[in-house]
Amino acid sequence: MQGFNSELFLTTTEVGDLLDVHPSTVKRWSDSGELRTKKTDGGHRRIYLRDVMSFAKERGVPTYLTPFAPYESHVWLAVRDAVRHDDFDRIVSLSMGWLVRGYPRRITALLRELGSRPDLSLARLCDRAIRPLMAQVGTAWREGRLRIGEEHMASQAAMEALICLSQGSGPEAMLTPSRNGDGSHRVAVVGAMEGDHHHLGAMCARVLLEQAGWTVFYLGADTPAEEFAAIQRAQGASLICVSFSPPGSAAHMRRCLDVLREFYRSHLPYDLVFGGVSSETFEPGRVSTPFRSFEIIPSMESFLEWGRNRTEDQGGDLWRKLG
Ligand code: B12
Repeated sequence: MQGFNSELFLTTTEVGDLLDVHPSTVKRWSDSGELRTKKTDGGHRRIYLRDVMSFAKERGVPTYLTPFAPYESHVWLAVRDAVRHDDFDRIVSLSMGWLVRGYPRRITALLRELGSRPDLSLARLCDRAIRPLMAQVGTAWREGRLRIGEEHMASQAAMEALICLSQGSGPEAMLTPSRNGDGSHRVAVVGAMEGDHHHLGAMCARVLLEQAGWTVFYLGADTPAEEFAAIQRAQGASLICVSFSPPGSAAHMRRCLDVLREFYRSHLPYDLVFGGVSSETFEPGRVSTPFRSFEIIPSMESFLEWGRNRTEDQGGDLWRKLG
C-alpha cells in the first residue's frame, strides 16, 4: 500500500490495548465499518494507526498516545520495540530529538508511560533507556552538540519521570510508612556520595525500592557518609544504598566503608550496597565488613536479581510485596 508505513498497521489486539477495550469490540467496530479496516492476504484485520487515533478522537476515548501528538506513530513504534523486542534505540533517539527541539516534557511523559507499563520492568527502563539516553546526552554535550542547559533539562526530565513513578510520592504514602506482614518496617536509606552531584542512579534505586513497598529516606546528591550512618540509625533502616559516579574514586568508597564500619551497631543490622559507574571497578580488597552483607552492584537489573535471591537468613527477597 503506497504511502503507508506497513509497521503502523495494528492487529485488533493492539487496537484493543490502545483503546482499552476487548479485541472483540474492535472486531465489531471493524465489521460495522465504524473503524476503517484492511484485510491481509490471509484474511486478518489490520487497522492503520492514524485511523485508530481519529476514531479515538471522535469518540473522546483517551489513549496513552494522545498527549504525544503529532508524534503518535513514533511513540507507538518506540514503545512497541521496547516492550516487545527489548530494543530501546527508538526511545533514546526520539528523546534526543525532542531535547534538541525544545520539548523535554515529552521525554518525561514517555519515560513515565514506559515506567508504568506492567509489561516492562522499571529496572530495565533505568538500565536500557535512562542510562543510555543520559550517556548520549553527555557525549553530545562533550562534543558541543548540546548546550549545558539542554543537558540539565534532560537530567531534570528523567528525574521528574522517576519522581512520578515513585510510589512514595503521593501524600498518603509519604505519611504512612510501609510495614511488613509482621508489622516491621522495610526501610532504606539511599543517596549519592559526598562530592557527587550525579544522583539519577540513586533515584533509580529509590523508585525500585518504593515500588516494592519500601520506605526510602532519600538523601539525594552530595551526601557525607556520616549522614547515611546517622539516618540509618535514626530510622532503623535495614538497607543503605550509595551511588558513586565520576569523579568519585576508590578513595571515596574506601572512606565511605570506613565511616559506615565505625558507626555500625550490630543490634541495628543492615545490608550495604554500592552502585554507580565509579563503583564498578572498585576492589575493596580483603577488608572485614561488619554489615549483614556488602555488595557492589552495577545495574538496576542486577540489583533486582540480587534482591530476589536472598535467603530468609539474609533478610529474604527484597522485592517481596508487603503483606
Ligand atoms: C547528568 C550529568 C550531570 C548532571 C547530574 C544531574 C543529576 N541530577 O544527577 C550534572 C550537571 C550535575 C553533572 C555534573 C558534573 N559532571 Co556529569 N554527567 C552527567 C551525565 C550526562 C549523565 C549521568 C546520569 O545521570 N546518567 C543516568 C544514570 C541513570 O546512570 P548511572 O548513574 O550510570 O546509573 C546506572 C548505573 O550506574 C547503576 N547505579 C547507579 N547508582 C546506583 C546505586 C545503586 C545502589 C545500584 C544498585 C546501582 C546504581 O544503575 C543506574 C541505572 O542503570 C554523564 C554522562 C554519562 N556518560 O553518564 C556525565 C558525566 C558523568 N559527568 C562528567 C563530569 C566531568 C561532570 C562534572 C565534573 C562537570 C563539571 N566540569 O562540572 C560535574 C561533576 C560534579 C560532581 N562533583 O559530581 C563526566 C565524568 C567523566 C569522568 N570519567 O570523570 C561524564 C561521564 C560526562 C563526560 N563524558 O564527560 N553531570
